[in-house]
Amino acid sequence: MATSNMMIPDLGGAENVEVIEICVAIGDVVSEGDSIIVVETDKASMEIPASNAGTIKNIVLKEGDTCSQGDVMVEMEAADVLGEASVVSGAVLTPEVEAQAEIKAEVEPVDGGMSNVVVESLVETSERFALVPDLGGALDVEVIEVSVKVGDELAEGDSLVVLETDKASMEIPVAFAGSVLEIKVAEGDKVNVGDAIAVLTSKTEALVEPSEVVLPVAVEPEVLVVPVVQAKQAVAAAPALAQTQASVVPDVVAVVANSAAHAGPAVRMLARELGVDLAQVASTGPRDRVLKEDIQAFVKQKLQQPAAPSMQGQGIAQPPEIDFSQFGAIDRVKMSKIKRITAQNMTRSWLNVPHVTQFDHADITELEVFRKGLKAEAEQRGTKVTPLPFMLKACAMALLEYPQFNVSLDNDGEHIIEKHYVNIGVAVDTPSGLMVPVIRDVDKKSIWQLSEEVIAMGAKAKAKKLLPADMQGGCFTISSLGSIGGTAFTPIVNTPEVAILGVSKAEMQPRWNGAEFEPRLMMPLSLSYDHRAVNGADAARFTQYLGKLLGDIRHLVM
Ligand code: CAO
Repeated sequence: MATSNMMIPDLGGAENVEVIEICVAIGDVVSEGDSIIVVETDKASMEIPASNAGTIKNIVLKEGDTCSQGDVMVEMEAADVLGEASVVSGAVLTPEVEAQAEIKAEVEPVDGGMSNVVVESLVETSERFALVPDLGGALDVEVIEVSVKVGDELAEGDSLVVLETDKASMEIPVAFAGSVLEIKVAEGDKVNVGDAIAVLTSKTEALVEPSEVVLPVAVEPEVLVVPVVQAKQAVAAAPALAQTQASVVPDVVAVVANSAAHAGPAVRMLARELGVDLAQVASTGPRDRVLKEDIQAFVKQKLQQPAAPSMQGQGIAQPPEIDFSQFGAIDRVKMSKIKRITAQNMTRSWLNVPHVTQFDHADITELEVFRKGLKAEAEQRGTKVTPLPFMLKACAMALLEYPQFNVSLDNDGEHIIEKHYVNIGVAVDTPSGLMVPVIRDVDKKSIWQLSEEVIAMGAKAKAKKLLPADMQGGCFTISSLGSIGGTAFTPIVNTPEVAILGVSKAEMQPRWNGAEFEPRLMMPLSLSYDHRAVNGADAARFTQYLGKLLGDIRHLVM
């Protein structure tokens, strides 16, 4: 069997990148796609996968080396399945790789030859993989619904599958139009970013956008598959990658958003699996690189610490099992994952957080007059303004005025994390369960912007289209039952936040103005808070302040 060189693929223009990890040893049998080495630029770490299967005969690079496109990584003895190999430019290429190389040679380079590949004159149809997009860091996400079948004609944006994380269900749309050739997942499968969902045949467009992923696949002679290496964009966008739905890099298997910590993908994956924040781990690797051993030591140290106060309160006996069918007909229905996780979160918060709820009222008589006066303009803008955006704005100002509400308690029981941003979650009631999308930088947004975002987030939640990133990073939560009714309730703090505002239905009430009773529109406020972080006097001040802001909304612009 022939021995061949396996070379560094196109790195999106990055050159002289450092080899930070060798993932194989001599004698290893690797499959196509297995990681061979990991390189790291100043922006991202990338696993370089094997372009074909075979046995490693020699490892040319070593950790600490720098390399560029075309450099030899390893020498391989190709596996039988590859068939007849041919040598092109010193590298052994499978037939499909040859096809790709041919196209690459003929395509018109843009932006230094890397950014986009113009293939209009060469390609009419191609087989393309629809991949799992970035899931905001969620791993092993369950496929709860496959929305397509083989033969379906899909338009760009059509839903392929529905995934369910512990936070949300989300429909995964296809990024390009095409007809479904093969479905790669089934209900109940666990998927991760970059996994193939389906293979589609699609008309190749003249310009392949960065988010459109075309993977090398085994090609029939008449089917051309164009490998589009967008690593350059991915590398440049790496910090934003975790937030981006469709950024997937084909040739480079994993691009890991670079945090302040230096670590290779395998280490980052271990950290994610263990829920370890790399920024907190003391690094012992060369040039401050975090090693697996560092994470292990960190976890060991955490386990040896005495249980923090926030983890106490467990061990309460379960209620007894009861056979309810002895009392009448019953159905035993499986809860949705969201409902199950909500139940766990509620229990954890209820057991760990010493809750107190402060009740108050805000006089929104004038606010309502003003809000109703906005109706015509809101219609013109194609939106609707409810009291909620005013509540959001008022809460943002109150969080700035009383920063002790904008904190989280560190699990070590000794520190408080003060937050210098104001993101507020809004509880949304959906058929699949309660979801809390987060509106970011509420303090910096206008009432119009907040109205639009609440409506958009509410609709996204109800359509199961929220991504994990949409529900992360909240500082405080508003749970509004104002459109439904009730006079007050005791919301459960959405940990790790330390306070949540419940809003009930505003109603006309007689209020004594010093001389007589007058009808005022009073909105009930129920502020639940974590009494470890916030004291009762501050909670009373907080709701009073909300009352002041909402009672005369001119204060909102002060
Ligand atoms: N008092 C009186 N009326 C209120 C009100 C209040 N506090 N809050 C809203 N309303 C009115 C609105 O003004 C609107 O009436 P108009 O059309 O006449 O103006 C009507 O109620 C419907 O409002 P809405 O529900 O469409 O919009 P919203 O901005 O108030 O709420 C959202 C949006 C997404 C929060 C809401 O749809 C929702 O899901 N609420 C349920 C939240 C929930 O379940 N919380 C409990 C969590 S704990 O289990």
